[in-house]
Amino acid sequence: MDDSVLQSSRNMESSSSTYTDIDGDHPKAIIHIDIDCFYAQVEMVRNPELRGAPLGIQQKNIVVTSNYEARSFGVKKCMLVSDAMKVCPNMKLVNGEDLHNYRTASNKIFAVLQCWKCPVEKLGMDENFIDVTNLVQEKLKSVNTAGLAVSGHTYSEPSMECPCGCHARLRIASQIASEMRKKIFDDLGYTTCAGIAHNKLLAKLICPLHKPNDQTTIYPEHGTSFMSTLSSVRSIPSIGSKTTETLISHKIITVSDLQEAPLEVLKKIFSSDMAVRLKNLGLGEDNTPVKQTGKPQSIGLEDSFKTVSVKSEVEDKFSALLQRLLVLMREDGRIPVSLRVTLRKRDAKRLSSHRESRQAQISPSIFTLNNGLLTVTDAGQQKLMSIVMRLFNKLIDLSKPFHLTLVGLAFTKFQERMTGRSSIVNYFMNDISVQSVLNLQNDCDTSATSMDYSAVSPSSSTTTDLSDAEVEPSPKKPKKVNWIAKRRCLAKEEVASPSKLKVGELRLNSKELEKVSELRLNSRDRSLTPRASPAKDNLSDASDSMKDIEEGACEDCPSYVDKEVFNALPDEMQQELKAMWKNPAGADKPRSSPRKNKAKTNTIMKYFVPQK
Ligand code: TTP
Ligand code: MG
Repeated sequence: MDDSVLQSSRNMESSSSTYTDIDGDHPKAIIHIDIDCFYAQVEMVRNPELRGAPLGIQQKNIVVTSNYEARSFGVKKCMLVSDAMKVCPNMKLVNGEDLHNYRTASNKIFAVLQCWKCPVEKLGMDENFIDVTNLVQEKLKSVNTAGLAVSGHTYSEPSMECPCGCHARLRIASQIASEMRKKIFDDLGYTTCAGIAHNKLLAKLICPLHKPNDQTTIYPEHGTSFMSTLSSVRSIPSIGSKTTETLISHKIITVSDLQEAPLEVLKKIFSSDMAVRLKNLGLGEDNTPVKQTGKPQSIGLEDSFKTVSVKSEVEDKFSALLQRLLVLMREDGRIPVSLRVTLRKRDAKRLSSHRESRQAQISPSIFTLNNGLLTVTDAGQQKLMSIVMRLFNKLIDLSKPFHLTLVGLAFTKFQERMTGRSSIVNYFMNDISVQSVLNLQNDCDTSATSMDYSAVSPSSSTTTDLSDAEVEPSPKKPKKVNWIAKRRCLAKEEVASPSKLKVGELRLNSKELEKVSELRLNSRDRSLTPRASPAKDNLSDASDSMKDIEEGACEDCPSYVDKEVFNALPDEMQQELKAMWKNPAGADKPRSSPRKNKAKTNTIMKYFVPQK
């Protein structure tokens, strides 16, 4: 870091753009994309009639953003509605307090950006960083950079090529940025701005230079001079209000002031690391990586209040939170397997508050797939509420008065659900029991067992709550995994021809699909969720959702048949199997003599084989 400070300081000392200005290595190519007037565009995409006239997005009494038509009248972000209406009386207002559509749009934009297979880091709802360094390197192999121009604007034209080759790389990156912006527009209808630079700091800060619907590239040697145009140190993204205050108190107000402040002076004010970081930022230097954004480790909501001390009130609060949480869950798309309840208790004697949490495993069978969307029936919601209140009862001694100032609900662990609704494979992916049927063509590889586990292992939870022992009864131990692993081996060795079982042959009608999706959820519950702690085995209160799975169990099934799998099969397959089991010849030897059986050779029957 010190090196880059020295490097940048050296750059500053040169007054003209000479060869020495641009020595150094600038290997990265970073794109920053910001959606134009984001909330307003979301509303205009949803309702095209809003286009072409001034539009403001209202939250409470504030216009949080407006379209560019309104801006041309002088409407600014975060203006009071009354003031905005004075400067633009014809502006239409749309209430933007429900963030659902904005979140959905944000996720869609993020998904589009993932298409380039580069790290994408989401910053807020409408900004993303994309590290295209590797992609640029790939393109360099096939692109003739000699005549390649920058796409969009350039902050300042370079007087010569940087020896490290970054100019050519950034030109390629600018072309990629153009493609990305075009795809966002073509697929989703949003215009965007982009900044292209060799680091995140410059990419972000240069991005709004040409707004809206345009892009700007800045070369490394212009970073320092560009930074000096920023009037306040607060304009630098990682400098917050406290640091700004401290800097101002030392007469460091503009970014130029920061650039000129000797590092030794900064080190007297801040820690050594912080001083170096500030100095570098002021000079336009930033080596922070683009971190791929993943799904959050938990999805939660909290409601705080002055006091709640009646159980029925707590129940109402939780019920309202649950409704909102289920909306977030649906947007997220993952199937929760753990639910955490948090309370903040007020201790009147000590005049203090503290938080307590407990969490419980929940059965994925509570959730159902409806047109590809995760939903919970009324009965499922009741189950969730009963889990919530059971956890609440464990946290609160109801024989004594209590005083709560906050309640919280969160889903803390998830199973990953594959996307792509149209594919039948989607219904089978992540489901070891069904996936095994699909994988019969594959090599007999028991390593698939561990792979399948990792696909569903709980995402690392941030909870430090040690009350995990208070959980719903654990799903069954994953014995089916062995069953499946064996099945794969058996299938390879003994099923007549692997080609007999193609994905196409598993195409089911919609009713059957429903069943299969149930199977997918149920069997995950049973066979895929690893046991988190031995304590869970000792729990005796059977969960409702476990009972669901047992309901309708096949009474006539031979002992080697997994009843969950059987029950989730379409009726006709169940009938076919039952008929076969009634015929001892067929029942005893489904594998050895499948052709003797009247049923078709490619039916599901052959996979109901005794466990060895
Ligand atoms: P911005 O990117 O700051 O603004 P914008 O996208 O509306 O406009 P621009 O064309 O200048 O990029 O913020 C993104 C969204 O965040 C914005 O549409 C509304 C919301 N927002 C708030 O809710 N509160 C705020 O204070 C600001 C600034 C924005
Ligand atoms: Mg924006």
